[in-house]
Amino acid sequence: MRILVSHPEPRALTDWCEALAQTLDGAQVEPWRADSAPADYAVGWAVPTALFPLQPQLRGFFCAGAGVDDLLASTAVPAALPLYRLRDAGMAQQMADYCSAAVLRAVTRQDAYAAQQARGEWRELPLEAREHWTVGVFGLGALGNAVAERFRLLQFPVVGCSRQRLDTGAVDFNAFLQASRVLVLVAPLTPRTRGIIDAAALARLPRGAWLINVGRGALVDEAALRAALDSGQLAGAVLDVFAREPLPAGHPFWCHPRVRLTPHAAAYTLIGPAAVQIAAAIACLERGGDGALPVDRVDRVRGY
Ligand code: OXD
Repeated sequence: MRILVSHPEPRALTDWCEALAQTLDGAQVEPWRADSAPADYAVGWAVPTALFPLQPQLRGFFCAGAGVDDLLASTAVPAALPLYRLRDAGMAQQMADYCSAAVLRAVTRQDAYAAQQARGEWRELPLEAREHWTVGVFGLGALGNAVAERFRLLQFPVVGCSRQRLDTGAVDFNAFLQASRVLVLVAPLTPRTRGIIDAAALARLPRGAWLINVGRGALVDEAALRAALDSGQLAGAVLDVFAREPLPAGHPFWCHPRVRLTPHAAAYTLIGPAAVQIAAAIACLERGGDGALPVDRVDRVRGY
């Protein structure tokens, strides 16, 4: 069996090839090149679109990251090619760490104390009990559930919402927003979720709420977010993802006093566990069943 791998970072490319070769006994695993011989499966992240027309016989493509919005937006990806995405592969715990660190920092007023320290000011600030910090998690897949679970363990009140729950009427979006002192976005970007956090949604959050976005930048109307931060409707935003990445120089978020940002680094795919998942999925597909795959088959209609 032949597996092709594509990754923009040379080190990750080598690591992926080695990890897959180790876990897929007897398979030929190699970096994709324009003249690569026809392969059975391909694995990759930020893959050049040329791969797909040059490898029309592929039986499956495994996305080496969590989100598949870029793949689905590309017209180069054949409609009939089965696409698979990683279920967790070590990312859930990292996301939960990132989000809980951001919330604990807000709850314990670390930014205010840092500002006081800079002024040489010794003053105790009032703290608000956990019950005033309801965390609303939007997106309840493997990652969102792990984030929600972490907040439950930390004894925060937690409410959850997902596209599926909205579509089935199981949750009222406005009530969810009104309850969320902290809104955490972990949802995939789909036609249904694009721009869902707009000016109206931000206005429904309690005044002084926080937004944490570890999902996709385009879930949020960034101009509306900026206005909500400027007006104090939001006390702060912790952003790991943006509509345009890398975040362009001069973008107002870079130096907004109420924004803390990271460069799409909240969670990394751990190549070892991811390769084990993909190898198990390939073995399962080769046996002819794709019932209990350890990865998720992308549903192109749902958009993730
Ligand atoms: C992603 C990832 O999908 O980093 O954003 O895996």
